[in-house]
Amino acid sequence: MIARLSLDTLAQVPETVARPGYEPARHGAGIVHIGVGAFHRAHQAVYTDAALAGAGGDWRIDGISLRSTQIADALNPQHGLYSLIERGEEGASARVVGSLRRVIAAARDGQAPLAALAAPETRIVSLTVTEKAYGIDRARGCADEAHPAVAADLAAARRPQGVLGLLCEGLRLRKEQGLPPFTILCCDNLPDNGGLVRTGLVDFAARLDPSLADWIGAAVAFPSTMVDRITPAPTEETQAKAQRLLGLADLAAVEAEPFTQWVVEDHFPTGRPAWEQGGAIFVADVAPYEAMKLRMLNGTHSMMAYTGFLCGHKYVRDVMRDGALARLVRRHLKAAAATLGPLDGIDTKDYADVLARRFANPAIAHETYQIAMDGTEKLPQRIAAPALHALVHGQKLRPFAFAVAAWMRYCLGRGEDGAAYALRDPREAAIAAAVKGVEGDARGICRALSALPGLFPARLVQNAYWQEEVETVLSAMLEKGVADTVRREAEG
Ligand code: CS2
Repeated sequence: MIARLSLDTLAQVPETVARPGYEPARHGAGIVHIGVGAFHRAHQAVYTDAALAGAGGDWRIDGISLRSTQIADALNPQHGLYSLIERGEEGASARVVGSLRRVIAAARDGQAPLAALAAPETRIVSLTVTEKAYGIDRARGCADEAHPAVAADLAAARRPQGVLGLLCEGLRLRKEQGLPPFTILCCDNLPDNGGLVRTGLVDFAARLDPSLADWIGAAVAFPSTMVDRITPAPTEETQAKAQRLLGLADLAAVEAEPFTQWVVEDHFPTGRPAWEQGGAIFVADVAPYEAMKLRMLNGTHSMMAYTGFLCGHKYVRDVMRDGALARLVRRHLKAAAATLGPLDGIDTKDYADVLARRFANPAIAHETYQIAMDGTEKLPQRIAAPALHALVHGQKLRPFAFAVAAWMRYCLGRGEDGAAYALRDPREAAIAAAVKGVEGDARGICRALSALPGLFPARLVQNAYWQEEVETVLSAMLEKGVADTVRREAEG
């Protein structure tokens, strides 16, 4: 049997694979990270690896996996080590990352998550849990008591299972012990992600203990961040590739594109690793970077995901090889760029060119179906916000209406061949109920889905021109098919 990657076998890794530039076991942990998925392992953990190598410090990461136990079982026997395979047009390279110390599986490790959050050495709690896991009602700006984890944690605050519950109880324990709070660093693709988590957490805490809420509001820092690196979900092929490169088995390997970016608001009263060693950029205000990335990269991604999936393209790179869709990608990037204010040192035309190249990367197998997931969580900041801006400023609305129509077509849950697929959206049941009985009727679908609470701004859906644009595209998709509609749209 082939040996596993671990501190005991690290010396066997061939010279062609970079190893941590420090001795992992000599560094203590300073970060608890919630959500140890592929993106964290390809992004923040890599910046921390560079910080440890370049500037040292006790900044290793204790991960908490909220639902899965699999990642703990993969990483713990490997002493937290895993490999990152960077795949660009010129080939692949691998490095072993040493910044993760261990992974706690919340589902079976009892009090261990809270013990980690309340440990004196924990100075930062970072998160990549996806948009839907927070349980924050973004339209109302408060904790969403209808969210299952929020409801459960409000009822049993000392045994939390969800994000807000864990953060709140972890902070309560620290306050009780007279420890300083940790800094909370949200690394999910949400606008004003630090401010959003602050709003949700303070509201959540206020429902349990107003004085705790006051302390959190006054003492905890919530720097915002813009995170970027295209990281497909790892597959068996990823592990096979890692094994070929390492000569060792690695059950936690990830692959990602070479491009990586991290823009962080520099507000860390409890200290931070020297992430600039890995290329992180520290700024006073992340908002314009976040808007650029969410509207240009993620917005275009979502448009490509719905249209591409319905046209039978499995991967984003295949979408870029479809001439008509590639033109619509360019059109969307341009329309999204027009909704942004100027940003020092950044030319959105260059940024769009880089994005088109990244999407086309032939070595990255990023599934359109993966990006299509959780549409109701993604559309507001990716499509609806720039659409509203375009409406108010008299700019092009059609590209955004086109993307929304494609999402609506996707919401029917059946491909053009009639095959059913799961939407994989937290509001899947509400979507199915909304479109029931109006499946063939573009106007009916458009009205019903536009009325889902909190999804589209009222000013947008009440605008007759916007409604007409969405309905026109959707009815073409229903009558002539998605591929044909895409072709005509690209010619128009
Ligand atoms: C993608 C993102 O799955 C998605 O919704 O748009 O995960 C995207 O790949 C990353 O934000 C890139 O940084």
